[in-house]
Amino acid sequence: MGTTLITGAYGQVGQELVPILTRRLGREKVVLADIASPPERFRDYPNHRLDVTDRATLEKVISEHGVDHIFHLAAILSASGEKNPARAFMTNAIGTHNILEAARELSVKKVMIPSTIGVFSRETPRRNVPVNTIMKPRTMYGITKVTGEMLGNYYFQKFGLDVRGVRFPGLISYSAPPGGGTTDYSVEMFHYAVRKEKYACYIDRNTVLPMMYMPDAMKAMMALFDADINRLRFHSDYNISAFSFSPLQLEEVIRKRVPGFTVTYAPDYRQEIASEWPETIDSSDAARDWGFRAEYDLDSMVDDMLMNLTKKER
Ligand code: AKB
Repeated sequence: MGTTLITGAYGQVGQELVPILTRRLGREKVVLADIASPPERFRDYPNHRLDVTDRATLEKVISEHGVDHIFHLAAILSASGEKNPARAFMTNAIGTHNILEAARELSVKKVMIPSTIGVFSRETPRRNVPVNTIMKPRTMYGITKVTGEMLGNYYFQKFGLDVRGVRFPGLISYSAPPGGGTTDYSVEMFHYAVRKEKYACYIDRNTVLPMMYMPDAMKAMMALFDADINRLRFHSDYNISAFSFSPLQLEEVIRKRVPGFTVTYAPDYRQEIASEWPETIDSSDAARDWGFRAEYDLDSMVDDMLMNLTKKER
């Protein structure tokens, strides 16, 4: 695996991916790019302030470092996207097109572009959604992520560019906070629980969504990266999921470990987004083609989150 560029490197997923790639490659071969400035622990990496809508700077960064692979993580998530749809379109759709064009022109070997359950909509079956299904998203996030998937598949078919991606469910992690997503409530709930505070949830207590613990998400992304291309029947749009729960189910599992923890419910505009998404998705194609398997279930994820967040709070 050669020099690798991560866009959106300081986001929730990026901050988890940097150490994984560093262990494989050494830090001089992990090039970080983000619109924000680097957190202290990433200052020694080759790093660039980069807005992915700026194709000239993007190409300069790729050429300067002789980038072989790109993990394109820069994106505006669902809730933020509804606050500023024009910005979401530019970052997610134009930014992704810029990445693919730059990769094609500069002979990048492989591009990873995560997608999301945000591509689905109320027309999609509610349960056990297959990879190929009805997608008519109504959020700018969903619209641009479907676009990203289709562009990825197009660049593979038309230009032979190796583009791969998983549809992430809501991701739960303790090291970096999520930002601007609809599923962020699931992470926030833990922070309130360890501080022994009451949490006000903006999603209805009974809305079930597919979720995954970050270590499984990282393992999945790297397994797809490493997979033999000849075994891939899909490219930019593999479903993966570990478990599904509603806010109330999560509250109850946390309360078993944090007695007295309480949550109030006052759904806001994000409920409309969540209501479009299915309850469960079918990951069997990912399991068959590249061995996807999630290790954490709801209980083991909650135990690990509480243990690590409690340590951090001390
Ligand atoms: C969001 O809520 O926008 C993201 C996602 C499911 O893609 N976490």
